[in-house]
Amino acid sequence: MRTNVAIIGGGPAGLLLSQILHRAGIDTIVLERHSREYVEGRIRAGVLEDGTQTLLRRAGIGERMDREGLVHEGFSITHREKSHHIDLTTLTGRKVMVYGQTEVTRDLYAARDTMGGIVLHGVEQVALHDLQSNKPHITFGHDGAVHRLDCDFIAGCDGFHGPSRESIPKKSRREFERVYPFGWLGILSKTAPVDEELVYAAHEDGFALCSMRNPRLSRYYIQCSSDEDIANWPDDRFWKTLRKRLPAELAERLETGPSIEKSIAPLRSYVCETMRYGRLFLAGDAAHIVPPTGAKGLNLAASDIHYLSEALIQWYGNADSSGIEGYAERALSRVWKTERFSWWMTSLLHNFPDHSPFEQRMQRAELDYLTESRAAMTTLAENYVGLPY
Ligand code: RFL
Ligand code: PHB
Repeated sequence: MRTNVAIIGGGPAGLLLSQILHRAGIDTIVLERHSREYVEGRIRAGVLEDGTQTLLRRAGIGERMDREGLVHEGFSITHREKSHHIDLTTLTGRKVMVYGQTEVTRDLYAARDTMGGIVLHGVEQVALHDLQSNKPHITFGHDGAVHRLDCDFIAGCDGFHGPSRESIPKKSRREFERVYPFGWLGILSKTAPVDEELVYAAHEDGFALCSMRNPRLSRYYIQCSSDEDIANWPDDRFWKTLRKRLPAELAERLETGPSIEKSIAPLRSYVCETMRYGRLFLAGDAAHIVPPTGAKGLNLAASDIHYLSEALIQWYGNADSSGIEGYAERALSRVWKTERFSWWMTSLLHNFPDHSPFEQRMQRAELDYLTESRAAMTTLAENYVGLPY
């Protein structure tokens, strides 16, 4: 097999790259380990920055998002029985969209189908070869046979546990990591969201987040310990814990019901420098992880794809290699700023079991300052709606 750009991973990063390149006349083949049903069913992100929305529209997949997505002009932070509104639109002139990653992924697969894009599911033992040459290739197992895919470039969009990053020799990459001493336990339920907007709740027992997918589908998270066993969390216990972390006025309004999905995610900040090794480019979770507090993971995957697709279109269109050579630096500059924001928002809102009384007071003072200062709220808002590309 041969293609222009071989893409490893059929998550949002890989599919979006394939879609944008295909529209520019550049051939791709996507190799995905899991089945399409599995990838489409994974419940993950929910908030799209306006830059991500624009990118999806330009890639020709914005139509259902614009019809069904919920435009949000603000969100609340609650803290010691008080609720503080962060008015994104007044502070920044911009808005975010609540539209699930599952929906983005479905729209991308539908668009790939319409355009006849090639996505191979159920691939195994993906291995990358000759990355420093002009003719890299990939070997993989599919349908009981071993295949070889020759290409000009490889895009490693295979998430945090994929083989792409590991194919960069250890001496050519540097890794930066913080693992937080807690995780998020999340549920999805067919209940009305407790509020019209998202609520980020800082509470001495731990953080909680009230989010949604549509007017009859709610998504809630609570901070839990990192080694929590999901079997210990029947729905009743989840709802009771969530209610306790919300101000009384909100807790009273909380509609509860059976969970239709329940999962635990560990919280981690991680960056791999570099994001390019010869003809291999890393994008999305393959190169970096943010804790979900700032709602940035999917958005960062989208901005990487913006830079990478521009670079490849430049190369194929004008034989101009400057975009390719500058990709890692451009992408990483935005990645680090977004890492900072996600780390800061996580530090602001969670209960850190190892914090001293002094650090607890610093956290409280920062929350008080944030909710009293328009300058501080503007800083939060401009990061939340997304830094410019
Ligand atoms: P993905 O989605 O992990 O896709 C990678 C794909 O690569 C495949 N793969 C392989 N394929 C072939 N061979 C192999 N050996 C392979 N190994 C792996 C995988 O099967 C998969 O299909 O990475 P991508 O595309 O970079 O997208 C990143 C986003 O999925 C991720 O950053 C977000 O979901 C993070 N995230 C959030 N991001 C936001 O922007 N806003 C949010 O509100 C938000 N909330 C969240 C989140 C992530 C969460 N979890 C579960 C980690 C909430 C949660 C709870
Ligand atoms: C979600 O709806 O899944 C969600 C929303 C906001 C976040 C994280 C996750 O910060």
